[in-house]
Amino acid sequence: MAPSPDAPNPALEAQAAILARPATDERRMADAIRALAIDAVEKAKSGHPGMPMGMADAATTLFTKYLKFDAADPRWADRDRFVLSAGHGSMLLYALLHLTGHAGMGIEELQRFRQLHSPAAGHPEFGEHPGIETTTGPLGQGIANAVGMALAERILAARFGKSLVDHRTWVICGDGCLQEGISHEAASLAGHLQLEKLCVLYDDNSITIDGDTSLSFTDDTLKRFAAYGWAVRRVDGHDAAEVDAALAWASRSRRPTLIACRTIIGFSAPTKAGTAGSHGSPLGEKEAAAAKSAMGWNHPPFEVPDGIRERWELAGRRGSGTRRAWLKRLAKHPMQAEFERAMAGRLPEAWHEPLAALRATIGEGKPKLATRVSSQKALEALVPAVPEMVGGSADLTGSNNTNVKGIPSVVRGNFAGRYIHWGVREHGMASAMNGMALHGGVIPYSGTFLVFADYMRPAIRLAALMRQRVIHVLTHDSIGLGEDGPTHQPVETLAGLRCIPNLVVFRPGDAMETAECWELAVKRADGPTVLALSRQNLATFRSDAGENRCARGGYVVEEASGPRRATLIATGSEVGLAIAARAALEAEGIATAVVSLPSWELFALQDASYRDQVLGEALRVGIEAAVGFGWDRWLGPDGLFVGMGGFGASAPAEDLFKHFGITPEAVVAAVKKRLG
Ligand SMILES: Cc1ncc(C[n+]2csc(CCOP(=O)(O)OP(=O)(O)O)c2C)c(N)n1
Ligand SMILES: [Mg+2]
Repeated sequence: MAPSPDAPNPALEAQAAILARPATDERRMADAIRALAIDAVEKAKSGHPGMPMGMADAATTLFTKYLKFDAADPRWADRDRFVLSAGHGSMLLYALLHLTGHAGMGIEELQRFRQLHSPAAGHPEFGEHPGIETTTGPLGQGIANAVGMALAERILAARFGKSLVDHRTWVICGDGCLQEGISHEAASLAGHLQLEKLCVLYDDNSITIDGDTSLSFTDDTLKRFAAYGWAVRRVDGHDAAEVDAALAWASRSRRPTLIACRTIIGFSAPTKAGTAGSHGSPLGEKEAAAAKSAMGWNHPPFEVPDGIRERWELAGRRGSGTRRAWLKRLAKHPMQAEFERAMAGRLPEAWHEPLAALRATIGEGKPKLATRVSSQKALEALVPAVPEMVGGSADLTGSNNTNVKGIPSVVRGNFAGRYIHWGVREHGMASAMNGMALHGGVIPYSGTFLVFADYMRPAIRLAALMRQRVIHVLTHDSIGLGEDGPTHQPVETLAGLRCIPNLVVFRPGDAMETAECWELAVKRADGPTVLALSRQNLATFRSDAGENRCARGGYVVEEASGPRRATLIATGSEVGLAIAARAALEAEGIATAVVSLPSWELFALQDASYRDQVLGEALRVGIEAAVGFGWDRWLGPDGLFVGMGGFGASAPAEDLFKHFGITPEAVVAAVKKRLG
């Protein structure tokens, strides 16, 4: 039973006992975090003071004794990564960056917490400050990002050696992150791979927004993580010595570690501590003042006394010698240039040459292949040439065609491979891939069925928001997959992906376009890419291998024989269908052009005159084996759409295209009817 709101608050007694302990330097340093969190939230009139106040003590021990970093260079490649998965507690991170002396997080920035253009945004946002490792807020994502970061660290350590790559990944998460399903996927994988340099500090405060966790959460979290293969411990999160001992223990562990820190949310607040009341709103003037006086903090708002500030700044410089020693090692390292290239996200000099050769071969041979198979051929050209590419699939390797012969898998204890068996964990996979990309030095690509993009959507959205280069190979992209039926046939998925800002969706129509789209995906350094690929074979319609025509997002595949009367605009498997329909229309004297539109996003970036010239003035007919949602953007109010009106069905693909009226004959009939 949850305690009634009027019940006495047992946390207050525990809090009084903790406050009665002699105030150490560490306590004072943690009090500075608490005071800043209180002040910033008060000033912004919104925000989450409770979590920073509760976790300030544990975070102080982590930042002053364990986290390897140097505030002078927050992007130092071999720094430990710190992920605040409980992103609502953003003031904890901002206070830490501020106190440790990071440039760009001055007191003015904290005073502008949650205001337009402040790096101290409501939730931590990657790119707003170099010390923010990832964007968090959607609970659970941070843990999975961290699993990806820890995995990238292992992969790069295997490639470049321990002298260049040897760092840990630390996470602070709360009850919410652990309730989220994604934490189960990510933790299970981390346990399986024994990512021993990953440590999660769990803010075990028994409170979420609705109140006590007993309302909805009775897992034995320690047992749960132990069952995943993690090493687990419980500590008093307000006892620096206990936290210190646990962090030392975690640093020695051969397994990923979870440290459950028993804390009091809103620690020091006289009435709201230990309650959801301190979770997500300002304490209020009176309670804020009383909280400070309970801590013995007698300083004006946003003021940190010199002695405490000095201690914190010293902690910010703690790693400087380690960093300088590392820089010396790097300067002498035989792989220095390669390491710097990979970490900067620059592709190898001749990376596209094998792909250019493949395109020439495709132009000559015009093979009839499923685009998922063409994708495999592109990967065979790319993966050996781009050593930072790390592939994987959520248990569909044979269907997604994502692996390349001779590329070994990443396995527990040996991270020299470049292919990850993610298991059936799409959400965890996509989020961990974000962490890998954020870590740097690797370009992750995945595989699953297109219809399961929805299982990854929150992570794809964040990759787009954070502008990260992650590539998703999503096969079985329509009713063309056939017999597996409507559960597996995406109809609304393309529309759903196309509306995510800064995501590029490609749906190539043949082997040539697939190679071109792969080239564009790998080159795209500032955002994620989806490749929607067919299960069924498709004829190659392109023989020109020179210019990458997909780069403009859309282009004329076949021009009309005379002044256009109709323009058939198709993507993916329907381009071939449009070409067949054009032949029939032309035979009947109706001058018709075919346009391939592999990427709406890239096409939208072209100037209007190019787009107008491609789409033409004649009747526009959109053809795509998906719902028509969004197509009016290209077709205008007078266009026709040939596609799906609802869910698919289970049958051989050919029968389905006939059944749903997506055939050359149907296109011809629709055009003739409209033209009269
Ligand atoms: C995916 C997701 N769902 C819901 C929310 C809204 N939300 C923010 S914090 C929170 C409660 C989190 O509880 P906990 O992690 O225990 O944080 P605490 O209250 O202890 O600070 C919720 C539901 C969110 N940010 N992300
Ligand atoms: Mg909580």
